[in-house]
Amino acid sequence: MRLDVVTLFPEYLEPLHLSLVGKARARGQLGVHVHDLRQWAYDKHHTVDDTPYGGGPGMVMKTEPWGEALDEVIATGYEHGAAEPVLVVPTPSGRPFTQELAVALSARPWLIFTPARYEGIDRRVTEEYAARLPVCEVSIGDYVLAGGEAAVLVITEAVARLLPGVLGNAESHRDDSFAPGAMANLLEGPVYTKPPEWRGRGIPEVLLSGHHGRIARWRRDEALRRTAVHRPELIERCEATAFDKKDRET
Ligand code: 6GU
Repeated sequence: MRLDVVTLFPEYLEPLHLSLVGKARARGQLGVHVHDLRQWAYDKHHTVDDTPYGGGPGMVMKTEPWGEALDEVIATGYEHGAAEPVLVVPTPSGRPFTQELAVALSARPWLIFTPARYEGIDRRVTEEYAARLPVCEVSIGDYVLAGGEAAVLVITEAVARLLPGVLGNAESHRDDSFAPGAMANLLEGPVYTKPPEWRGRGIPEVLLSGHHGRIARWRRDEALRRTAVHRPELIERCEATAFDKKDRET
């Protein structure tokens, strides 16, 4: 998978060299290319923003630097043999970023991210590229960040860990909160490891029972309990398979 990020703050993307994403890079599974948008601002002051038409507070990112940057980044990727990219535009007005979207993006060969500062990018830029490429405007939650760079880190980490071989154990995603299947729309319950007693606190006896059916049953009960407390609206969306007769009795 190829990732390109065009940003005013390339140093903000340094974590892409670390940990999981960094390891996928080192193994050649992921090519990451971070570009400074100011490279494509040709006036004396390398201007990338201007006042909004119609008035109002803040500044809007200008069309021309983004257009020049994206044309070059797209051309370079194609020259290196990449298949069609998805343009991922982080914005608080985008569609919610979900595990389902992470799975869909992880199947693509090439993602280009355009994190913005200020009040966002002139609308014509998204329109221009949407006429040529799949464009995905994405929000990582209902709060406002100062810029899209942190969202790029969030999205790339969620996507990279789904690439084949990036997590040591392919089964590690199976029980993820939000993973499709029996745990769809359920939050994961608590987990424990050795020692069996710590500061007078033991662990749930069922986990020592060796009884796989009872353990699975307990894990799902705990997931349902946790979901009901933290995300009651998710219970509504649980697949029928996530419930059984016993769930409805209690
Ligand atoms: Cl993607 N960008 C910004 N600036 N704020 C956000 C966001 C993105 N997602 C949630 N809040």
